[in-house]
Amino acid sequence: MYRFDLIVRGGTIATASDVFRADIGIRNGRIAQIGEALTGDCEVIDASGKYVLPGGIDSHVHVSQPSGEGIVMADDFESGTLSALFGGNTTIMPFCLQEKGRPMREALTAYHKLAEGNCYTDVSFHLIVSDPTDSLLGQELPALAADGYSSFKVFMTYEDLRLSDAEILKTLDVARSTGATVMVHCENEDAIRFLIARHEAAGDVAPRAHASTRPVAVEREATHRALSLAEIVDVPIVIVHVSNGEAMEEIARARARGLKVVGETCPQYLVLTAEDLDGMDWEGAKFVCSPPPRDKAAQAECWRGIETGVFDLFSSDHCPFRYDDERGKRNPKGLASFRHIPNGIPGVETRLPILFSEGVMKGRIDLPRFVSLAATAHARTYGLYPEKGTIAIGSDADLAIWDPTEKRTIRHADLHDGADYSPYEGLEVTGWPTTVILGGRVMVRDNTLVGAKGDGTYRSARTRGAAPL
Ligand code: DUC
Ligand code: ZN
Ligand code: ZN
Repeated sequence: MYRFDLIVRGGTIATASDVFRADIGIRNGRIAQIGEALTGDCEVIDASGKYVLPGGIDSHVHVSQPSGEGIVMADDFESGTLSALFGGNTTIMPFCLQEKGRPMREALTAYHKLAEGNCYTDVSFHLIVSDPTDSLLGQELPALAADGYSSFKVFMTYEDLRLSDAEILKTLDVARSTGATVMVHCENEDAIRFLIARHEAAGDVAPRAHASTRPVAVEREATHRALSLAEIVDVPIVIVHVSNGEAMEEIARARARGLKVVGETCPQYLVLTAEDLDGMDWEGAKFVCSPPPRDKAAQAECWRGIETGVFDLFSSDHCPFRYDDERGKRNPKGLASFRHIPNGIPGVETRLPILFSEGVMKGRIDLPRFVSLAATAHARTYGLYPEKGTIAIGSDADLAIWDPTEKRTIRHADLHDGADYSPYEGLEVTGWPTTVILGGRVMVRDNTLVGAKGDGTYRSARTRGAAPL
């Protein structure tokens, strides 16, 4: 008889292409067999009536990222991965930020130290390029890409982070020659600064002005420019956190011209609007993120992009700051002007329940599409496939067992992140990942933590030869 360490029995399995009933036999952390009536002298999890899906991969998460003077991110690797785990994820991909004037390796060594022994999910890093010197572009990044650090994020906004077009072109060129992938935050910094000055001069400094100073045109123009730069270099590109239909049209047009583009959107663009930034007593700060949530029409456009394939990736862009905290959203400068409210909202635990409930349960997408948006496309895009992101013999036994009947009202009190609020407070969802398995180890059983800190490890990406999906 075949020996297993664990059997998941009787569930409905879904991958990005198929839905079928089968048992899964797990051995040495990997999927060893998929079949009918598997037996063994080992633990058996009864998954009847449940969906057995690949563990979620959230390829856009921020934890322990330096966030400016006096500001502290609410999650470190421990709380961030714990929260991710309870939201049905088995891998997250946070960002290692290069400090200006310093080598990337230095930041990477420090970031690895923060992660080591502290993770409840597996992790793999992206690199934020803030200072593209000749030595970074000529030596460090190619060496890092060869070592499996093969996704670079660049910003077109933020005074301290933005790269010029020339710098973006050079970074894209490194990606082209190494097979790495560039993720771009598309917003036009000069236009934002112009609008901020106008709003501040008029005394309009409340959180809602954050959305007014980052209108759709700011994102659309930068998206068009990033795509054009990638076209000129002739390299695939990832456009992250797309918030509206006009930016989506830019992606569709670039694809029609032959450019390989991976598009990403996030929960905030499906269920929040700019009106949420209007909250009384500075409560709007809880929703300050960039690009900002738009309006109901933009939500519908983003759903259309999810349904039709404009978007490949659905990520949380979890970037948590505490609200009632002088090192968070209500920092002294942030109370004087929206300009100093830290950008970002928590959401790593609620990403998949929102997509499942609003997408699958409401009939907008089917289960294979959910699996692709939740896990498979992330693994493919960032070099983790097929070890991760699917249910197949030989793949890591990273599984989320979903109870499609479980109804919950999202309350921050029930979540596991380090923030003190959820932007989705009060949202009712149907379906929740009640058991989560990482590398064959049961981490969450029937909503209860049974795994340990340190069970998650660092996973290196493969360099992808410049081919996204
Ligand atoms: N961009 C992100 O991707 N995350 C948070 C802040 C930002 O601007
Ligand atoms: Zn960004
Ligand atoms: Zn982000």
